[in-house]
Amino acid sequence: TPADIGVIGLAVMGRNLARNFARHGHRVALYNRTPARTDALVEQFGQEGEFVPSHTLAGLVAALAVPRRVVIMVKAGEPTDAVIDELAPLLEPGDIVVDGGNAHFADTRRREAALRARGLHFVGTGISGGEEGALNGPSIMPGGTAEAYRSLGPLLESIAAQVDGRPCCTHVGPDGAGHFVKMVHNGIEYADMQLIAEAYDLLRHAAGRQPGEIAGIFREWNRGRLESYLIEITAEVLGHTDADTGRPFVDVVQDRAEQKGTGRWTVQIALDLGVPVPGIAEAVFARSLSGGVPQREACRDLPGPTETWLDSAAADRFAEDVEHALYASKIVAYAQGFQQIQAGSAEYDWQVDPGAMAAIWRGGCIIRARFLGRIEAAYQADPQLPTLLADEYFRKALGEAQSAWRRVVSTAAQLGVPVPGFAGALAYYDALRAERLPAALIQGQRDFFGAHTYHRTDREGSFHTLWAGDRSEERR
Ligand code: NBP
Repeated sequence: TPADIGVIGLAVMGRNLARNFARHGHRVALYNRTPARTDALVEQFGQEGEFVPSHTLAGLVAALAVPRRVVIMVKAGEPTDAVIDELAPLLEPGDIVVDGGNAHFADTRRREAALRARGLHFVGTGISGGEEGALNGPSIMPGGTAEAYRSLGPLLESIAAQVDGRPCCTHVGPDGAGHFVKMVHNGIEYADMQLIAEAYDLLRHAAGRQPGEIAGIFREWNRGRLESYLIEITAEVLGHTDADTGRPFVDVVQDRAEQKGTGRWTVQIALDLGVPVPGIAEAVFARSLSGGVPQREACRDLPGPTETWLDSAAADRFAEDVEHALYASKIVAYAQGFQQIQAGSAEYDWQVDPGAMAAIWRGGCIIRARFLGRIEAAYQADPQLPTLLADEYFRKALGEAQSAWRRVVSTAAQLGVPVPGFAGALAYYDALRAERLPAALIQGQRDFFGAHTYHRTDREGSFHTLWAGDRSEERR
């Protein structure tokens, strides 16, 4: 019998995806550049399902049912192109090539166009959930033609995480849409992690709580509206004790956050699209700042506030305030990410349904959370929603949180605890609700030094004031 699907690249991710397909009753053809990996998979996990190993790409192609469905799961970048170049000539029109790696959506657009010209379908697919998700049910974000999805979708949906009986996989849109949405998912993940880290920092350095106690607070929060994978693992990490030293694990880890680049991509693309995603940008910059060792060394003895702790009664109330501030800031960060998805969709004419993205992120992926059901509902109620902040539920949550949120941000400033995420989110909230922004003044400055012109509130057209002359106004 021919195989239902092929997997190329059998490192951790590919191996686990292949096993996931097999465990769901699909016959899986296998190929890896280094044959030992292929053999090891069959040897160790062969009993989990039906595998058809091959030591050549041609062998893998020959093993597949037509139209062929092949998932490439190799290192993103040049290796992906190398595999496509070798694979494409072996395929026939109508065959479907899936790239499940962390590709940049612009690369996916390029590859899709090249394969489309050869009559092949190219499905750039975001896959989130890491190693564990790949094996037990990831969140899957496939981009490509509707025709390809008709053939491929049922296989992907069968191996995806399931929430309330619905698979965490849906057709995102054409060409680069899937990888774009995966990129924004990662950007949101950065922002969410930064906000959680700030909440910890406040509980530790303003409220004076110890890591073990803070783990308890996060566990408590995880029973409420903040329930999410990231909050859950935060409690685990904070509750962990280093075996060597007996100290809290979080105190023996170097405080320099690293990154692989998908958060940075999100911000770079947001800049290109002109979408404000300060929450994601702050999170990326906060990681870079933490790694700025010479700058941090040089600034260690700069003066700070004289007051450094809350008294114990205030500290108890403060923990509740931090929960509000975290929830509100999280709404803002997700609102920014979803606006970026809408902007990308409009720019590339992808017709992405933002509510459906929230739905497929409810399980399998790193940002999975109860909260995403609210986002899905918001877009169901109004598919044209300009921002999540305007949704009835979120508007109410922000309204209820705002006094606590302001107390947290001002306390942080007074006690010298850096909260770029919380403070930036509050500024974003206040900017969007402002009746008038000082952007009017900036327009005046631009017109003054560069004759860039401005629009008036009371008349149509572009205007310029003769700043160096008699300051009369001309229409431009
Ligand atoms: P790696 O990213 O470590 O890549 C290793 C695989 O790429 C091996 O199978 C290797 O073959 C193959 N490969 C390379 Br490198 N160069 C090749 C070439 N020129 N031709 C053919 N094969 C080549 O594997 P991974 O960690 O399993 O990740 C796979 C993809 O999934 C990546 O794009 C990664 O970014 C993404 N990923 C996603 C998540 C997530 O949570 N979504 C997590 C981790 C990774 P060899 O065995 O012969 O060296």
